[in-house]
Amino acid sequence: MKEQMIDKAIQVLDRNFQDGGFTIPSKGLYPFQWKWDSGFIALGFAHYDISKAKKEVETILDAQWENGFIPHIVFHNDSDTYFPGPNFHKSNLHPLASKKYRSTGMTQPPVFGFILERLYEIAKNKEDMMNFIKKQIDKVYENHVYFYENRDLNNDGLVYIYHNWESGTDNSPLWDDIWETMNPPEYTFERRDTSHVDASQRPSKREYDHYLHIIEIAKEHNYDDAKIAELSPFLVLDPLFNSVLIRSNESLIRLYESIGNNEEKVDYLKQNQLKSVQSLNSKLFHKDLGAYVHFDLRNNRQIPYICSSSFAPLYSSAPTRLIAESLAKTMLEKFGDAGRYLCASFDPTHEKFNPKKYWRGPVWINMNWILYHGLKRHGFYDLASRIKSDSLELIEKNGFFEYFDSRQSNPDADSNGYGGNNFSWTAALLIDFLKEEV
Ligand code: 2M8
Repeated sequence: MKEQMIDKAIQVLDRNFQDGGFTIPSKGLYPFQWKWDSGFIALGFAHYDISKAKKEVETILDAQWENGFIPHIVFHNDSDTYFPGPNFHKSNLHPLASKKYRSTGMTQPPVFGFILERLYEIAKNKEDMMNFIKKQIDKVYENHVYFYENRDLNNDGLVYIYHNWESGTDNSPLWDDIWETMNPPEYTFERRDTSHVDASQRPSKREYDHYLHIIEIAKEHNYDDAKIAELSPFLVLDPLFNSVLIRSNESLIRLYESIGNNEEKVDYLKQNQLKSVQSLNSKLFHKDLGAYVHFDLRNNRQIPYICSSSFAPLYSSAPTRLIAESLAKTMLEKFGDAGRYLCASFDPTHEKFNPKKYWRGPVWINMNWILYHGLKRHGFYDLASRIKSDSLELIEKNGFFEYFDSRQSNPDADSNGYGGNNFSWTAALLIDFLKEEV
């Protein structure tokens, strides 16, 4: 069974791999290269085709801007199956944008520090992989410098995101509170996502108006970071984004230390790391909820909802023993009752939970991978192995979907698989889960 699943996953990845040396997340629905997808995808390739793994990372890092920024979508090719595309985003408005690639002017969680380290663990030829890492690591470092120098508004080590698409958890109910503070125009545009996926599983038209409006404001100011920080109606400290940054810092520090002769970079990372960890715990941990929460900088308030991102800091060194215990308890009590697969993307006990809709409730395999490694790191082995076996069962029973219904007996549909099918990170991370002993 295990070998069969791996074979199927390899087929998914190989079919989604493109001539340009990058992998699309899902045919039709997502026809370009996405930043955090490509990191997870590289891990899958690394187990059976190391050259594709390296290519994937090399290609996305090649799209880095001169200021260290790495965009969330790189438009290598033209496609009319996705909206909004390159002509909407217009990354060339920014003076330091890549001259080689068209992209968006927003980013996604900075996964590449820990991806490089995991690639090293997986690679059979360590010397070859270390040579690859030596060529790429400064780009990842520059990306972290970009975040600390441009997005750490209060100089406390926490970096902001200015768009829900930067969070990766695109239409989480979290953002509803921010949409209430905005009143964007009713834009006219042609959605493409709903021609690939049932509209009930995707964001609404009005939600898209908000998404587009934030980009219009950023474009008016040529994607200037300082202007965005001043004017964007969406300015949020996200525990997922920041803990991924912290976890990637850890990897960069270890890799630079083993490469040697990079003391200045290591010092820079360590100094910022200290601040990031302290502030994550003091500003984003919500004691009463027993979870990390998001902070809305624009409206100066916490967003007091629990979602899968609330547990992501477990993947980093940040949580103290007490915090880690409290996170595991909250996950088990609110997300882990019998009859439910772990881990729903939004609090299943909350009225805004929607088991079928995109980031408003379904289980996502990339989040489960982060949570699995996080729970293990902090010694919660039972919960960790439950997350892993739930992930494998969901994929085995339903296929390589983008997201899954967390209800074990699902009254609404024959299958628990929703969104895009033959989805790349689902396939890639299944391989990494099954080959974990590496
Ligand atoms: C989803 O986001 C894109 C926009 O970035 C979309 O809905 O059009 C999210 O799940 C995001 O986290 C993911 O990286 C992307 C591609 O898989 O799809």
